[in-house]
Amino acid sequence: ENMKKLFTIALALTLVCGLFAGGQQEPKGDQPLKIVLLVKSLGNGFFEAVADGGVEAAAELGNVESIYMGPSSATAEGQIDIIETLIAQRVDGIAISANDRDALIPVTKKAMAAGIKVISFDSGIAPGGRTVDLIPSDSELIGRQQVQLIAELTDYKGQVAVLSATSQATNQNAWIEWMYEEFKDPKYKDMELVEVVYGDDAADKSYREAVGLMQKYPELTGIISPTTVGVLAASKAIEDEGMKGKVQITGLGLPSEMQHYVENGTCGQMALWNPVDLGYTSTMILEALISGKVPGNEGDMIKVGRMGEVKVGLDGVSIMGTPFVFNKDNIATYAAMF
Ligand code: RAM
Repeated sequence: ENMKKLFTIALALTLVCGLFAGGQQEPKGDQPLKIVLLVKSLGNGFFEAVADGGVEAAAELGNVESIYMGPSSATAEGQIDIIETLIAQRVDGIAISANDRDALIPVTKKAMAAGIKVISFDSGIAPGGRTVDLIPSDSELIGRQQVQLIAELTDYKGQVAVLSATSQATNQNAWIEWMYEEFKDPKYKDMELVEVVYGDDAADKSYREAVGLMQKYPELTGIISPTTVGVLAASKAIEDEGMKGKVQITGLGLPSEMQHYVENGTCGQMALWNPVDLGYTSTMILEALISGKVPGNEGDMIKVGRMGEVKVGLDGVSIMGTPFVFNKDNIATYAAMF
C-alpha cells in the first residue's frame, strides 16, 4: 500500500514536472507517442510476451504509450479493420506481425500516407507496405534448423509432417520453404515430408490437425510445428493419442508453455527466440522513426536501447539474432523468462 502511494506521488510529480517543462524537449509536448503492437491474434502467449517488451521499451523511453492490439482470430481482414481504426485515431506508429504479406499493403500505405510510421515484425509485410521488417532470425537458418531438430529426434527415419499456423503467414511460409530445401540433403534420404497442415494458431484446430496427421499416417515418426500454438497443441495430442515415444515433436515453442512437455520427454528439443526482445526492439525502432532520429533506409543503423543497434538491410529487412535451442537441461531457466 505504502509503495503504491509513493508510486502515485512520484507519478504525479513526474506529470507536473512534465507540464512545466512545456514541451521543450519533446516535439509533441506532454502527449506521449502512441505506438501500437498489432499482432496476428489475441490469446497467444508468444504475443503477450511481445507486449511485455513493448511496455518495457515505453517505460524506458518515457514519451511512449505502448498499445497492444490484435484480431480475435489470425486473419488479414481482422487486422485491416484495426488499422483503419488506428488511422482514424491518428496513432503515431504501428508494428505489425502480419497475417498476410500482401493483403495489408493498401491499408498500411494509407496509414503511411496519413503520417503514421509502419513497420512489420515477426511475420512480414512485403516491401512497399512498411519501412523496416524486423525478423527474429534468418529464415533459412530457422527452417533448416527445424528439420535438423526433428531428424535428431527420429534418428533420420520415417515420415514427417508440418503443423503450421495459417496458410498465409509470411513467417511460417518462409520457414517451410527452407525446410523443403533442407530435406534435399542426402542425409535425409530415409525421411519424407508428407504434408503441411494448418492449425491457424488456434489451439483447438491445431489439436485436431495433429490428431488427423497421426490417423492418416500410421508410419509417422515426427511432427514439426513452427508455431508456439501448434507445438503445444500437438504435444498434447501426441500424449492423448498414446503416441508418446512413437511420434516425435519439435518446433518453435514458448518455454513457459512447453516446459512440461520438454521435461517429460514428449518434446525432446525445440527452438525459439526471445519474444520480449522482439516487442522491445520493434517499439524502439518505431520511436526512432517517429521522432526522426533515423529515416529507416537500407544501410541505416538504429539504436535500440538494451538491444544495442539493428541494421536495416536489403529491402528494409532487419535480423535480430540466432534462435535458442531448448531441451530438458535448460528449459526451466528460459521458462522463467518467457
Ligand atoms: C506463433 C506465431 C508467431 C511465431 C511463433 C513462433 O506464436 O505464429 O508468428 O513467430 O509462433
